[in-house]
Amino acid sequence: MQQYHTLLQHILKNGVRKHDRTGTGTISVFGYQVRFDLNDGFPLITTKKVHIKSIIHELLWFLKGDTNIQYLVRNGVGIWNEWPFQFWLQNENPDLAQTKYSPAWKDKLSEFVERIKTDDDFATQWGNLGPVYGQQWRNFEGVDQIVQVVNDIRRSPDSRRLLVSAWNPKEIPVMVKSGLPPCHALFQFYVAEGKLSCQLYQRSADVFLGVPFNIASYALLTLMMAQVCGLQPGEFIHSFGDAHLYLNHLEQAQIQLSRQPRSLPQMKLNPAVREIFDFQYEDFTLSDYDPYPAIKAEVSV
Ligand code: DHF
Ligand code: TMP
Repeated sequence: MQQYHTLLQHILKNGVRKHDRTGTGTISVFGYQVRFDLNDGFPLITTKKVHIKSIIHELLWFLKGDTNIQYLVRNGVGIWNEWPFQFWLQNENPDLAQTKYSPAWKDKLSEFVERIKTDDDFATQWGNLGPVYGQQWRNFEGVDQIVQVVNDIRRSPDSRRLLVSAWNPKEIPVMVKSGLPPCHALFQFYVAEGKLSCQLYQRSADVFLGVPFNIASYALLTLMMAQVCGLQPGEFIHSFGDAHLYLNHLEQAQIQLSRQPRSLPQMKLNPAVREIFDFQYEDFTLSDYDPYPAIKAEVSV
């Protein structure tokens, strides 16, 4: 994972100060690319502990076409809670919504999450992120892009049209209202010499918090797609638009850079699974993951 450290160093050295939507402020570069050969091990960051369970559940949730956080919450995954919570709070208690991360705000967040978990009507009304990833992957104006791309890879592996887009311009305004427009916006598969590779275009990247998740998520998707298409895994190529470090993550990035990357873990998939939608949480086994301790950082909402 030297490549990830090189990206952190590149931003620290060359990043320019930019204001951003969340008000936190960033240092940012535009345009960068990293490549991971999936045969070298599973690209999960070792210089801080990354919660693989959240990554697997989030990916299964996308593949189900689900956009309601209730599935995530019921599986103990909290990474999408803040966005529907802020949306609800702006209706419920706009003053409290202004006090992000205060103790009262955090208490209210716990209450909100508990209600999402246990109250189906409440979850239906307030747990939805809008027509985000799951919706666009499985039903982009009526097109199931995942079914289509699996069929295309199987039938025409040489095709140069193996793309999935989460970026649906018509629905961006709705996503802005209820959550976030897709950060990992577009991906393409490529088959050569019996190996499946994937390239992602990420328009906006929170390099300290989001990117370790995004790398592992697309690496995992590539392994799953390769298996159900009868191919070997090739490379995951990660192309970035605005790659940034939030100003409240700079110390954390320095701590991480002081650590020496360790050897990569292995990810095993249950070989009996032959269809992309049949994967379940129990079908994934991560081994030999020996990370340094987690590093806490605040997510900018
Ligand atoms: N907004 C911003 N500003 N940055 C993001 O990375 C981001 N990611 C989103 C939604 N909005 C975002 C979805 N993915 C965390 C990781 C990924 C993620 C959202 C949040 C996160 O907070 N990670 C912590 C805790 C992990 C856990 O609880 O499982 C971490 O230390 O990695
Ligand atoms: P933006 O919509 O203003 O670009 O804000 C989105 C922020 O979330 C930005 O910091 C990038 C970050 N992000 C990731 O890095 N990875 C993700 O998977 C998601 C959903 C968001």
